[in-house]
Parts: sequence; structure tokens; C-alpha cells
Amino acid sequence: PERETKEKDCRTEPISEPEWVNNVEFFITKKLGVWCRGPNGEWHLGKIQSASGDVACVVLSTTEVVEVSMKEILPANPDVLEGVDDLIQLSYLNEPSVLYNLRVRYSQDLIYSKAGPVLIAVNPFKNVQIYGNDIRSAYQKKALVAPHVYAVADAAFDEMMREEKNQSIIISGESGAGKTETAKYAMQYLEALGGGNFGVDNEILKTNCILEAFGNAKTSRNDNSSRFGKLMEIHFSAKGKICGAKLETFCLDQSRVVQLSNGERSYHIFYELCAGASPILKERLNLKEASEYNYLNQSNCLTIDRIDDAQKFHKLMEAFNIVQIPQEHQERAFALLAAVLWLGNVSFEVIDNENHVDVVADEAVTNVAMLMGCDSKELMVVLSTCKLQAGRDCIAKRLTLPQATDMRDSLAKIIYASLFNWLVEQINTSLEVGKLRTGRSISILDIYGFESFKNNSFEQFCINYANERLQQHFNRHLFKLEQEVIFFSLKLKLYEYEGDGIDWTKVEFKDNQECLDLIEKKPIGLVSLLDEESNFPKATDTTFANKLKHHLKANSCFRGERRGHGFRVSHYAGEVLYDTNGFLEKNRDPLHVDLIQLLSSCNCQLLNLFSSKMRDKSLKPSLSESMNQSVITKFKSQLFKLMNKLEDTTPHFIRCIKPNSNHLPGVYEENHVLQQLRCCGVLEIVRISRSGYHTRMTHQDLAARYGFLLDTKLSQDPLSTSDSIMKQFNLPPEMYQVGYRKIYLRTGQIGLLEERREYVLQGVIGLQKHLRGYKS
Ligand code: AOV
Ligand code: MG
Repeated sequence: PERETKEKDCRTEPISEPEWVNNVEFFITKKLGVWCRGPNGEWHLGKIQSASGDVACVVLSTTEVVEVSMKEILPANPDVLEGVDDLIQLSYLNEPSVLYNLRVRYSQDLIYSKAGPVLIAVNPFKNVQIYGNDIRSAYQKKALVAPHVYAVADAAFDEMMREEKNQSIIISGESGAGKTETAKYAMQYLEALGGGNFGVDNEILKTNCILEAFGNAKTSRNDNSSRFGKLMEIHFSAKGKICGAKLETFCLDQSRVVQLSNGERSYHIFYELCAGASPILKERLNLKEASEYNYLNQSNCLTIDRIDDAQKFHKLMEAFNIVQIPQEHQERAFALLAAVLWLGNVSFEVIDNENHVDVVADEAVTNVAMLMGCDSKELMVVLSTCKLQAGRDCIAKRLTLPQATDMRDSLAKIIYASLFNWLVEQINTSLEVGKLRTGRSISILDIYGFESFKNNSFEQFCINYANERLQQHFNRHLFKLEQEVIFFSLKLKLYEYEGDGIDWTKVEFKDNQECLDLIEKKPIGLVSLLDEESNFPKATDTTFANKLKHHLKANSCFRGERRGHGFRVSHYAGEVLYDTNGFLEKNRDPLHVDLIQLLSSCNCQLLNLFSSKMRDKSLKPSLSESMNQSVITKFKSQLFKLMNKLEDTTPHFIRCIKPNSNHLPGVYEENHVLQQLRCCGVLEIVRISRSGYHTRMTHQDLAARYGFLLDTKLSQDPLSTSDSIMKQFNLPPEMYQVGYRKIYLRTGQIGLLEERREYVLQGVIGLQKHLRGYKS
């Protein structure tokens, strides 16, 4: 078949976008496709009929003819490039082209694509048949190379084995984009690859079931939203078998236990327990329907479409058994969950005109006491008073209604958070086999994604701050790649990209340092100001907002609200309006001594354990500082630790993209996708990765040197000859670019050609056959 006409070659010619305007004539005569921006910013495919000055006449694919400014036109890619699996292969890397390419793939259920070194995963919001055993083993045998999370996991594994260096798979994307699902597929692949040893392998995946029950919840962005960060470190033996794993979690959002926004749910486990507990267990825990509990019924949302909480509960019990949590502990844990639920129903009555309260002695408080294993009188005292040291005496001071409510909610949060941490410890005990050594591990990072709601509070601030740090890690790593290229080009001075149509534009990265400065800079960053204000007993949300406005107005990422107590931060992923309401309180999060004491007096092993852990922390002098640390400062130091850990690994990046905000399959909203591609700098990454063509040669030189290796007749045209050489030697398309005058090759490719040339020159018999055999 006649596949290499000159015209086709020219159409795949990469032309840098600013330059393409000089080639408009070429586009007109060759009837090449262009993107034409409509009045609402949408892009239409068309062909330029004529152009004069700044205005062009374009026939759209709908046959409509429009007059548009040249500024609104961009070159489209030739049909042969439709739906390529690495964006690097596109001749034109403009936004409409990238969006279109991903859309074409998405419509064929090809949810994975590459953007140079980064895997892009577009959430299908439906089951796609691409995770079966057959597909997995095909990747394992390297029989499949199409972009896939399996391919990323496989590459990480190979690199780890080859270089004995710890690897990481870093998954990012906004809330609901698919990070947690992707992380699970990566784990599943690694488990299959390194399985069959020690019996740990089946457990890793099962732990997700436990973690999701206790750490995920329905939000307005995602029905199964992670409310904690998670790093799963899988260790391998010298033979590549899994020999253990370590789970690290950070910063569970505790406020969700006691307070919900409309339409959202608390942690799944509460609903699963209420729906799935056996009648015996229900009776033992005095458990009612979820709708009976104030902590659950405040948000008008008790169920999730297509989710069977009872069934999930049974799955959880299975996972508990696999992770070997003893029956007795399981029941204790359920009792504590029920205690938390009943705590929410504990009510107070005002007893004087200073708003002081007593606990109402009803079913709720008796149930809490029974489930915690303490005396209900004692519980009532703790919830309605606080002990004060007056000289040598200790006096009890009655709490006001808001104080008592706070105390009750604190108790619920402490129990829940301790339970979560305890579960993580249990999981770790069961996953760790022998002593883990570093050098052969793969860590999978899955944190909560960037969030911007109607109302954003302290939790969103922490989440978005974590994402900001992660984004910087991403930038730094890929930026480093760019630095290398620049260094190379300075050193060798071999290159003449100019005028040859290669897309070698200077790549500028959107750095997010300014936003991180806004948050972290000392002494006047958001974190320091928040800590400072949290230490003022008289401070309020308004004084905090004013303080921010006063000190931060010079930073371009900050905008104070003229009225009220809000402030705006321009994050890498978009601007978020935060409400300072509750910031100070959530940041202080004091540990009430009275509560610790109560827990230690309970007739419950778990609660005693929790209290001794808290007490240990508060007593150890080395840790006393961390006890006094605010929530945000602890969060910050955890983030730094995490980042340091990741710095020591070879990263593999996966970017999850949410194609629409309604969680619908098959719906690809261009603006929504574009915004996500822009904020993570996908185009820049592709530009950087394809700028690394270090070898270049004119078509004449290439033809002269290697043309005789062709087994077809040499064409008159050197450009076609170059192309034939590349195709005959099966050079992957991402390994070279054909320019007008020269061919551009990635490092190492010319060596392959040279090797073959040598063979021929040495007169190896039957070389051509051999080469073809070798290729395939
Ligand atoms: P997230 O982890 O990125 O959000 P999830 O991984 O929970 O997002 O994905 C959200 C939902 O998208 C899942 O519950 C699935 O219904 C669907 N989904 C994601 N990936 C796939 C896939 N590969 N195949 C099929 N369905 C998928 V958050 O945790 O909110 O930031 O804090
Ligand atoms: Mg998640």
C-alpha cells in the first residue's frame, strides 16, 4: 500500500504553534484541518478556505462557513494521529488538539493515555473491562504496552528490581477523579506480580476495605471520598516477592464524625453497622436505625445510590478476619462505634440563667456509659463540668451549653480517631512480616483530592494545602527533566531547532511557590498567623480574617473579602473561598485531661489503651512539644516528612481526570477537563518530554548513511527516505520526529541504526531477514 506520500509526511510535521501562522497558505492549499474557536469558547473542526490579513474564512465540518480572526484558529492534527496513546506523538500540541485526542480515546473506553512520562487516567464512571486476569498477565509478559495503570506498576517494579531503588507511584487529581480506585488497581497488579510468598499478598488489597469503611464518606464531590491520606509501602524480596507492607495514614478529618453538610454522610462504617449488624449484635449494642442518630440524620442523607451498606458490612467482617483482628476486639470496636452514635444523642438542659447545663439522664447517656464500660453518673459529670485547679484544691466548674456540646463532640471525635489509628496499627502488625529493608519497595500514595465547595472550612484548607505540596513535588521532578535538556543543549550546541518546524518552544512551568509561601512562610504565612491567633483566647473568626487581610495582602495568591470573615486563595487548581468560621477552634483541638481520665477508668481494653497512648504522648518530654502543637502545625510537619520520604524514591506519576461533575459515564465536559489539564501542566510536560531529541541529522545525511539498508527502492525524496528508514527499523514513533530538513532522534536510537549498519558492512549474510526477525 502506498502509505508514504509526501503530503502525509508534511501533515504530521510538527510546527510550533506561533510559527504555524506563516504556513497558512500551506493549510489552505493542502486543505488541512484547523480548530476554530466559537463565540462561547468551544472549538470546532474546519478547513481554511481563504485568509486575508488577520481574518480567515473557515468551512466548519457542519459545512457552515464562518469568518474568524486568525487568533481564534489553531492547527488540527492529521487524521492519522487521531486518538494516539501518547500525547507526545501529536504534531500540534494545542489545547483543542489535546482535548480532542483524550475525548476520542475516552469515547472508545480507552481511559488511559500518556503525557510523556505521566499517565493520564480519565474516570470512566462505569465498569470497563480492562482489569481482568488476562489483561494483567499480558502486561506482566510485556505483551501489552498500551498506557495503563498496570503498565505504570510494572515499570515501577522493573526499575526497582533493576536499580534496587525505592519507587513511588504518586496519584493525584481532584476529588472524585479516581485516585483511590487507581491506587487499588496498582496494588492489585503488584500483589499478583509479587504474590505467592509469606501469605501477605492477599491482605494488602483487603485492607482497603477496612480503611475505606472507616476513612471514606460521601461528600458532594464523591460518594466514596477519602477523608485521610494514605501511603502504602510494599516491600519485596530479592526475588521480587512481596515480603511485607507498611501503611501510613495521615490527618483523618475528625469533624465529620460530629458535623455534616447537607447531602453528605459521615464515615461509611456507621451506616454499614446500623444496616448490617446481626440481630444479636444489634441487641448487644442497643443499636437503632441510622435515622435515629443525630450525628447521622442531620444532613438529609442516609443512603448512597446503588450501595448496599449491609452487604458492605459483611465484606468488612471478612476483611477483619483476613487481617486477623480477634473476634473480641472486633466486637469492642463495634461497641465503641455505637457509643459514638449514642453520644450524638446525649442532650443537655439549661439549669440557670447563665446557660449552665446538666446532662439529661436518658437512654442515650446510659447507652454510652454501658458501651464504654463506665459509670453513667461519672460520664454525666465529665460532660457537664470541667475541673479547675484552685490552689491545692480541685474544683468542678459547670459548663455552658456550647462548652458542654463541645466536650461531648470532642469525646466522640477522640474515640473515633483513636479507633481509626488503632485499626491502622492492627493492619500494620498483620502486614509486616519480618524486618523490612529499604531499597526494594514501592509506595503508593493516595491522598484526598483538591476540594472547592460552596462553603470551605479548615478541613478543605488542610486538604488543599497537601495538594499544593504534592503539586510542587510533581513540578520539581518534571522541571528537573527540563533542566537536564537545557544543560544538554548548552553543552553540545548541536541543535538547530529554529526554522525546522520542530516544536521546541521554551517551556515555562506554572510554579506554585508563591502559594506555598502564602501558606508556609514564617513569620507571616497563613499557618503562622493561624497559630498565633489560635493562642489568643479573645480571638474570633473575624479578628483572624482581619489579621490575614492585614498581613497577606501583598501576596498575589491571597484576596481578603471586603465584608464578612472569608478569604480567597488562588491554588494551582483554582481559587477557593474559605470561611474562617471555626478555623481557630479546629486548629486548637485541645486534649481534655478529664476525657483522658475518663477513658482510662472505663472497663474497656481498647479505651484504656487509647488513653494510655494519649497520656504517654503528653508525658514524654520529647513529645510534649508535639502535644502542644496546633493541628495545622502537626499537619505541616507530617507533610514535610512525607515529602522527604517521597524525595528518596523514583516517582511514577498518575494524573486522574474527572470528566464531568455529575459522576456520569460517557460525559466528557471539555471545560472541566481542560481546567484540570491546565492546572497540572500537562501540555508543558509533553513539551518538555518531547524536547529531548538529542540527535539530529539532515535527511540527506541520513539517507546517505543508512539508505542502503532499506529493502525497498530508495525514493528520490530524502524526507520520505528518512521516514521509510524509521519505519523499517520499527523505531517507535515517540522516539523520533521528522522535521522539514532534519530528523530528530531520542538518545540511544542512532546507536541502533549504527549497529545494523555495522552488520551489513561486515557482510553478515542474510542480515535483512535477520533484522526483520529481530525487530519482531
Ligand atoms: P478519588 O479518590 O480521586 O476522590 P475515587 O477513586 O474514589 O476518587 O473515584 C470516584 C468514583 O469514580 C469511584 O467510586 C468509581 O465509581 C469511579 N471510578 C474511578 N476510577 C474508576 C475506574 N478505573 N473504573 C471504574 N470506575 C471508576 V477523593 O478520595 O474524593 O479525592 O478525597
Ligand atoms: Mg480517594
